[in-house]
Amino acid sequence: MKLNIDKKLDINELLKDLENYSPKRRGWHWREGRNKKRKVGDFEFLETSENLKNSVPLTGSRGIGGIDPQPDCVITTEIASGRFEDDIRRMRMAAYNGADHIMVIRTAGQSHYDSLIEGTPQGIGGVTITRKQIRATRKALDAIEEEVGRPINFHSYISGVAGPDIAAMFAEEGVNGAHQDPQYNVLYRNINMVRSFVDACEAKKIMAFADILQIDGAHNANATAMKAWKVTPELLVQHAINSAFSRKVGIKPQNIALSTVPPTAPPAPCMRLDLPYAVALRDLFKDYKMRAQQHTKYMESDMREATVTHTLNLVMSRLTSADIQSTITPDEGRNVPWHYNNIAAVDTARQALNGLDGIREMVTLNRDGELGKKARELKERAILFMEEILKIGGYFKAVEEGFFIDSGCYPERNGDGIPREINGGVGAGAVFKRDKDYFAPVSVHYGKNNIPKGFKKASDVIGGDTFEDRKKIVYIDELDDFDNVNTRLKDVSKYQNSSLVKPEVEWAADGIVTTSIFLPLDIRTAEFAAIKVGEKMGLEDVVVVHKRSIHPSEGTLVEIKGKVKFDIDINELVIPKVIPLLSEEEIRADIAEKPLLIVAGTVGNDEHSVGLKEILDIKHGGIEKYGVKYIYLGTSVPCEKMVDAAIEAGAAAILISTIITHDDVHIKNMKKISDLAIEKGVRDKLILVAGGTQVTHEIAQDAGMDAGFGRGTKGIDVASFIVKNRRTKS
Ligand code: Z98
Repeated sequence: MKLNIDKKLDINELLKDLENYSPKRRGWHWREGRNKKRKVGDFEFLETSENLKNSVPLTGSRGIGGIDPQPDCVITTEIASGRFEDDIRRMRMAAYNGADHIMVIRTAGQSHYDSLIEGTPQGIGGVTITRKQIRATRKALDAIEEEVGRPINFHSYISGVAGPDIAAMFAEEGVNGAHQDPQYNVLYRNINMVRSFVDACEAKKIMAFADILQIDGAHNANATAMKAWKVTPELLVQHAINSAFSRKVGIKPQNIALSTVPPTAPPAPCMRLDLPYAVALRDLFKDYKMRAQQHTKYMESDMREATVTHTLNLVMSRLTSADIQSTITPDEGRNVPWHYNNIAAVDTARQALNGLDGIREMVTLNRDGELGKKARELKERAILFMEEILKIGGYFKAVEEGFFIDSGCYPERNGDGIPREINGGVGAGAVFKRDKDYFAPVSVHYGKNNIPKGFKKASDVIGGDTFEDRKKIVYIDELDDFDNVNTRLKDVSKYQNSSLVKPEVEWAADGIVTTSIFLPLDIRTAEFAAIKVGEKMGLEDVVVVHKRSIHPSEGTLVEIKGKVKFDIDINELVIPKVIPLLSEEEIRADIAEKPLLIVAGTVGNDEHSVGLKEILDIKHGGIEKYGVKYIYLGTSVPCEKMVDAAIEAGAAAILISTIITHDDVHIKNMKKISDLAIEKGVRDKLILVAGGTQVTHEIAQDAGMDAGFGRGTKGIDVASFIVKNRRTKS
């Protein structure tokens, strides 16, 4: 499958022949070309990787040559709409905006499933992880990575009692990264601890074989703990247990990533608390990779607040060289997967990482003071914690005693941890000692396996297993006649390859829009008033997704989401032609070679000069910036005076601004200027340009001007037009 940048990803084409698809490659991919200086545009960067072939640069790059430098660390986005067919389109957008680690969130608590499931049922708060869904997604990512020119890591979770089965399926289908940590099963999913650790041996062995990057689950302790900053010694212990275990099973250190989450957020003095933790972590786990993620607990539904915390986290990531920067969005707080907020979070990451490029060349961490002391103290507490685990009889015993997720900062203990029994939980008693002659005909397996005589490998007995012979993989398409991708696509077929379009956020054609509403009310009243406003606006299913009291009685900001009932036909749109612009350099060079003088003013009885001045003045990128000289005649200038002044000064152009429109006075004045120029025999020499909120190019031309500029016009639009038009005259 090959993608075309100008065409939407065709899900029907993607699903074609899926039963025969093999992933292009296996294993995790770090960005290429790191650890060297790189010139991107006018700047030298110290911490970048190779540029992308196709991308959407940050908006701010407009003023710096449209560059899109790619930071050296992998950037993650979590995609979780519940329908993989919609997620795939989101992934393409995310990749264009710099994400190369796509984490697919599973439907709520897939750890609770006892086995692999098949087909593509719709998930709630994430997609169901099935072979078909994984294969289709990998196939799409294989094409998307060609398009952007950088391998994309595809990631999900290996947990629950079906963990080893999922690991095998991931290895077969080219999944590149996964969360795998038996402590997660034990503490949060109440899966029997013995079963979890035995299963993890098998799962980790398969991950090692498939070169899958492993991320642990310590961040969950951080998110679950009542006071996350108190459990930092425990987090270090959890990281240590999982990484040592993985090493023993055979995962390479470079494929072990620790899930690090700063334990606090503003208004706490977060840097002083979080930085020592980050430093202690890197000291203890030098050989491993760090996956930095924002703390979800402090993420309410406020985009701005989340972005500031994220940015502070990014400062820490740069200071301590995170290898993977995860991005999550306030959607976690809003409980709605707005894909454009994913992009906003990815943008925050690349923007801050670019901005902080090379900061460690100029700023060093001062380990002599508080930072060094605190980092050391945390490490000591963690080591004492581990010693106590050994003393009482090991990990399982420690879990039984409720050592984990206790709200005390070790060695303090508050007795509110999560205790689990060694014989309790899901899957208890389901672990059996292998028989003496135990034999499993598979190529990747943990522990004892009696390979029959005459065979080199266990899987040779069956002529190769699914890791060696893909034909042996049993591919089941859909099991549910109603809840599957085909029926879902049929429901929205009206909008596929047609000129009809509906706004969308979660799913194709879901009709969802958001609106920000300020109400001069207290928060409780405002919430219900906002819903009413949404309904009166014609929205259906109106829900408040964010509310913030600005003052207890003076006012509240509310954001609502709701559905529009209509669609629109893009064939009925009247879209003015885009006038291509000359580059800034070209405009400057042209004017440097041949000076350009214009006269400008607001005409008739119009006193609105602000817009015109913004177009003239250098401050906000007015035409002065390009070397244009102007004579500003002031406000309410008679049309005769405009034309006479232009003739007298030998100006190349007249720039009028006209805001007032009653009785079409703006059109009348444009006509008058044009007629006067003709009358005085200078029309062919003079370029006539009009601007104003109600002016369009068409209106201006009909009124005899050469060009008209409306709302949103920038100096470059006007300068480019005048320079181009002047060329046609000489
Ligand atoms: C993240 N935003 O880490 P079920 N295993 C581990 C996990 O951390 C998680 C699961 C399994 C977070 C996402 N983490 C939260 C170690 C989830 C998920 O099916 O929900 O139990 O598995 O990026």
